[in-house]
Amino acid sequence: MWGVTSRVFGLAAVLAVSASVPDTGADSLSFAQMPSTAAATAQSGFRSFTEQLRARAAGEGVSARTLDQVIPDLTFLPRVVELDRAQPGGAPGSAIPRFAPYRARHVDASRIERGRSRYLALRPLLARVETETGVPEEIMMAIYGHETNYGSFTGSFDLLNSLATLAYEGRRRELFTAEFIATLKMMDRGYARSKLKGSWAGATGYPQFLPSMYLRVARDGDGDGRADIWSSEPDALASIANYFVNAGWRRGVPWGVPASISGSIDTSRFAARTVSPRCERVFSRHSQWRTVAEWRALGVQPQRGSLRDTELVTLFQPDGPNTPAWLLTGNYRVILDYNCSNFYALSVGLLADAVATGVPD
Ligand SMILES: [Ca+2]
Repeated sequence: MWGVTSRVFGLAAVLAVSASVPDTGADSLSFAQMPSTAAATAQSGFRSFTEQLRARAAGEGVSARTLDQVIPDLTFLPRVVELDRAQPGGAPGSAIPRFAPYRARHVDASRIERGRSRYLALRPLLARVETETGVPEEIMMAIYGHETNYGSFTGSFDLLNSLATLAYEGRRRELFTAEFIATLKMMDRGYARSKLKGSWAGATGYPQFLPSMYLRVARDGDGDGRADIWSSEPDALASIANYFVNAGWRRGVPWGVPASISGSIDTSRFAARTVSPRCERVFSRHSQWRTVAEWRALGVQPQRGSLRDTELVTLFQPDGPNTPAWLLTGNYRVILDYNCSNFYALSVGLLADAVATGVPD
């Protein structure tokens, strides 16, 4: 009933993809920085590009009614190009910042308290979704908390203008063209354009789904027949759980646990040897996989009892030797599937634990 597993990417995954693509310089001049004549040329180029978008969308089954409504009004947004160009680095070899300050900002008292309060209010729904999917209640809440601070800010960019601009800009034309067409399909399903707002990069609603992800995994959680991830918390949380099911979340397995490391162990001996085909920089920071029992024998002790001895886990110390350590399961990788950043995934796990228990780790 949940459909086949598919790898879909959240907003930050899009950003990570962008950060990993070397800038060739061929198209590195922002339209926003162009002189006015060049900007006018860009606008005219954009106008003819939107006709290509129309043809492509029509070929993929988008209705003429939606196309007639959208295409003539599309507007090129220089601000979106600026924001796209201003993304933080992440180039190979650049320094990795420390996790501790990020954690202090993102797993803070107010986010924990707010999450705890929403969690307690939503428990009957969350418990039902967890029973159905195996995705822990607090993991749904932590994603919701991280993405939009529990619905506080979901983005106000018009998705169609943003995505058409990014497709035209061209660095990731296929990706953003596909997302543009997915947004048109959402209009065909009856969602008004006024509702289809989000981040500059096209992430929308409480879970910050890209439109293609919405079409694949969004669900109705409150029984009205619509998956309204913009104003229904039950719909948003059920949709997040469905995303996790599709990405391979295993029931009954925690994301990870804190670990203590005996002083004598040289953790560099267990550095990952394989290179991941995606998010290489993220995965290369985890150790090789070992069972919990093997780690224990080596002097790495889980600080909670929720991991089975036979569970395969990696060891991760984001700030290096003699700093906090965690043992991470395959379910941590599912959080990375939502957004391929160790800081993101680790702080989702820590926020989830804090929301469930009411106390920071
Ligand atoms: Ca609904």
